[in-house]
Amino acid sequence: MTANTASPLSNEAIVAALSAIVGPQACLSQAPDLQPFVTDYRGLYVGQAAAVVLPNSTEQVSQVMAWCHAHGVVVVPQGGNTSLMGGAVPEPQGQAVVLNLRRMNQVLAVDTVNDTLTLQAGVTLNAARKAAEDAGRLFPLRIGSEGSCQIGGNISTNAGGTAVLRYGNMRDLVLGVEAVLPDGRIYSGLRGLRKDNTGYDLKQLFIGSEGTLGIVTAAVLKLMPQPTASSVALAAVASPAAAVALLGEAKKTAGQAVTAFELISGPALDLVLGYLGKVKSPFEARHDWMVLIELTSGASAEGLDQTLMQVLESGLESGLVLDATLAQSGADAQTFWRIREEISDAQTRTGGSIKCDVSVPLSRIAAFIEEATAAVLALEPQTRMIVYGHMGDGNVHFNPLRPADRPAKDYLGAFYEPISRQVDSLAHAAGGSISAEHGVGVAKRDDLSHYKSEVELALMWQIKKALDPQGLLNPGKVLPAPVAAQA
Ligand code: 2HG
Ligand code: ZN
Repeated sequence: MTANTASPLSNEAIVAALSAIVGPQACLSQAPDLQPFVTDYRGLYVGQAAAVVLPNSTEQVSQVMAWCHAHGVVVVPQGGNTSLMGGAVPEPQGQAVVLNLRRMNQVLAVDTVNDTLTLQAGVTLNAARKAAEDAGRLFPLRIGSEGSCQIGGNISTNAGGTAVLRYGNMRDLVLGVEAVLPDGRIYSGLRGLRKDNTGYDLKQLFIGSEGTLGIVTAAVLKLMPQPTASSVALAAVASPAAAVALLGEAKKTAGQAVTAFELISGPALDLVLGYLGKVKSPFEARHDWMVLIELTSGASAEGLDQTLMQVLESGLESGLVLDATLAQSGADAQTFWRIREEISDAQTRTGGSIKCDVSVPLSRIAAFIEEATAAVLALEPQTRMIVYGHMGDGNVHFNPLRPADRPAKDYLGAFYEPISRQVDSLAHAAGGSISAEHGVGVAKRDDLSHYKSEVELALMWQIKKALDPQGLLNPGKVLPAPVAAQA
């Protein structure tokens, strides 16, 4: 049920049938046209497809799915193709159809009384944020790839990002979903209700299931009041434990205004500054740990700056904070954020880093970071500890990077597995998750069998089989294969 379900049809027959539904221009089948859709953006996962279809309506998605269901053809849904987990490209062999939603990019309604935004799945996150802003509202999901990632993908992967501390994950921001089921039926749940207790909350099936249960085609999202002021600072802290204590102080002093609290390790700052070139370190001395703090509110900017200063000054007095710099302008704030946001790309450019996107209860996160760092350095003492991310919500990107003098391919081959297994198992032992916000895709699929209980895995398979008995929708993703054989 997981892989390479072969259809008895030729690629040409598949292309002919799908062209009749979406139109020949919207059904790609030549190798150079397929290439960007079958390769993930880091170039790590390369799949095979018979065709890429670009439907322009829910009705077309439904017809494509019904036809593929009737003919045993695999479908891989795709948004902006920004997954770090290989979740949005087909498997290496087979006759998959990639169904990309980018032509379904209409904002359908903005309701400023109900504070909701209704849109098609192919709207980019940037465009959704802009539609909210034009209506004097905020759509608060904020992630680095917002220019290319799409709302449908954000929903399917339950995207997180840098404002989860204040606003929650994508799941918390979705009120209604429309999705096409593997057999082509349409689940119409485009409701903008904040209360609806009429039985199972079916939309949740499509949020975070990475396109394995249905294809999200439209959604109703929550809008928030637009903050009128923000205040941003970078602070060097004594240790991860000091960062957690500082977060506690910030929450006590600034309450709801604490919007982002991001950790940055010394090696992560070194790496990103090297990558950005002209951007200078905001600190004179080199520090092992830093945090980026952002407060936002509807109050005045001066008041917010004062509140953040108060947090930082009391941190300096108590020794939690070693040095701090408050953004004096929007440009400063942008630079601070750029430093944080570009760490991921700096890693991609350097090659050969390990991605461990873990979350741990805040009460245990500092101990986890210490233990995992010691474990990695015991395996390879010169590893650059690129540790950063959304500490405020318990999520750390614990991404050890090979020593500078080791070629990327050696490092991946020799150290990837033992190091990531160590980090994941320590996170799990600390009551954490091995994938906080990036999802499972292919990259973490088989690891799930070590970290989920038999009951959880069996339930996941039961749900998958109930909705997609032929296993035609995004096969080989999320669900670990060995359990499939037992189930
Ligand atoms: C971020 O927070 C992204 O920058 C990417 O989630 C993290 O590349 C990564 O590991
Ligand atoms: Zn992140």
